[in-house]
Amino acid sequence: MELTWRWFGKNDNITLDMLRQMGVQGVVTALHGVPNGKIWTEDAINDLKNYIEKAGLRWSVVESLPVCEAIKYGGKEREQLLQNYRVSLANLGKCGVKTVCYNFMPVIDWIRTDLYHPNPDGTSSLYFDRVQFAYFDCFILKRKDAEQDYTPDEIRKAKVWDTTITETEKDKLIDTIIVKTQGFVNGNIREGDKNPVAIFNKLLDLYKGIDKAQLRANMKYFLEQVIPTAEKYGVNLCVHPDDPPFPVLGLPRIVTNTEDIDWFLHAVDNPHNGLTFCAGSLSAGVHNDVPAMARRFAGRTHFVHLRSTEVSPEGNILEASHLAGRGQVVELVRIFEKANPTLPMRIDHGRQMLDDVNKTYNPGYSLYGRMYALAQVMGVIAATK
Ligand code: DNO
Repeated sequence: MELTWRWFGKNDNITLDMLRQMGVQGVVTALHGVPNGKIWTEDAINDLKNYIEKAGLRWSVVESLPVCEAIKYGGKEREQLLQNYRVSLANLGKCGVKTVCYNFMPVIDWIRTDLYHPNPDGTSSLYFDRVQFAYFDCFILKRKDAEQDYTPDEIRKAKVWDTTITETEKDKLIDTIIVKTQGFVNGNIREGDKNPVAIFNKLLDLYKGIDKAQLRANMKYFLEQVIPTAEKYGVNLCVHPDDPPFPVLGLPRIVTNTEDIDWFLHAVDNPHNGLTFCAGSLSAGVHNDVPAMARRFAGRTHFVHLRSTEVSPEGNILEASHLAGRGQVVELVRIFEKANPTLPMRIDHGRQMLDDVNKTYNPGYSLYGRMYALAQVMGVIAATK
C-alpha cells in the first residue's frame, strides 16, 4: 500500500519535511479554507499540489470533498450544490488528484465523548461512552423521545449523572461531541461558534421525516449526479463509513455494514463509486466482521484507514492499539496488499503519547501516536511481502 498521512495544510505544525523523515509517500488533505459547497478552483488545487510536490511528496487523496447537508436531506439548494460538486471533481481530475473521500453522515461526522481517555500504560485514546452520549442527547439536546433509543440502564445512569454533573463538565461534553471533533473536518460547527447546541438542534430539524429509505434515495441521487463526472475525469470517489456505524440522535446512517455497502455499490454500479475502508469505524460495530468485509470489498476500495477498536460489553468504544482489537489490522494488510499494492493507506488516529501531550493537534491526529502506529504497520507490510 502507499503510505499516506493526513496533513491539514500549510498551517499544520506537523510539516511535510517531517513526514518525509517518517517514510510517508503521499499526503491526504483538503482545501480546508474553502467553505463547504463552494467550488475548488484549479488554481487553488494546483497551488497546494505544487507545495506538496516541492517537498518531495504527492497529493494522493482528498479527504474530504464535503457533501453539504442540503444534498443529504434533499433541500432546495441541492441542484446548485451538485453542480458545484461536479465542477470541483472535474477540476481535481484535471489537476491529477484522483482519489476523493467524502461521507454521507447527516449533521454529525465522527462522534466521540472523550478525547483523552486514559490507558493503563499512560497514553490516552479517543473514546465513545454510551451513557455520556445518552446524557448529551436526552439532557443537553433534550431531543423529543430520545429516551427510547437507550436501554433503561443507560437512562438510569444518565439520570444519576445529572444529579452531579457540573456546568463545566456539560460544556466540555458539548465541546467534545459537536465542536472539537467537527470543526477541523469542515463540519457544521466550528470553534468559537456561539451556542453550538442551538445551531445543532436546528440542523437536526432539517432531517425531520428523513428515514433510512429517504436518505438512501438521496445518496443514490447524489451518486447518479456525480459519478459520470468522476468517470469522465478518472476520479475515484470513496465514501467513508459512518462512525460509529449505527443510527444516532434519531438520524439514519446508511454506511454501517455489509448490506449497506453492497447497496450503495450497486445503486450506481461503476468502479468510480467506491469505498474508503475505515477499519476503525467498521470495527466499532459489533455486527461487522472486518476482515470478511475487506475480502468482499477490496475490489471497490480506493482508500484505506487503518485503525482498530475494542467494544466493551456495554457498547463503549475505545480506540485500541493498531495491532489489537476488532479491526484485525494485520489481516487487513495481508488482504489489501494482495488486492492492490499501490492502494493509498493512512494511519487513522493515534494515541496521545510522549510529547504529544504538550502540543495541540487536532483530536486523534497526534504526531508520536500516529508515527508509532505507522511504524508498526510498516513492519507488518514488510512481513507480509
Ligand atoms: C475523523 C475522520 C472523518 C472523515 C470523514 C470523511 O477522524 O475519519 O472526519 O475524515 O468522515 O469524510
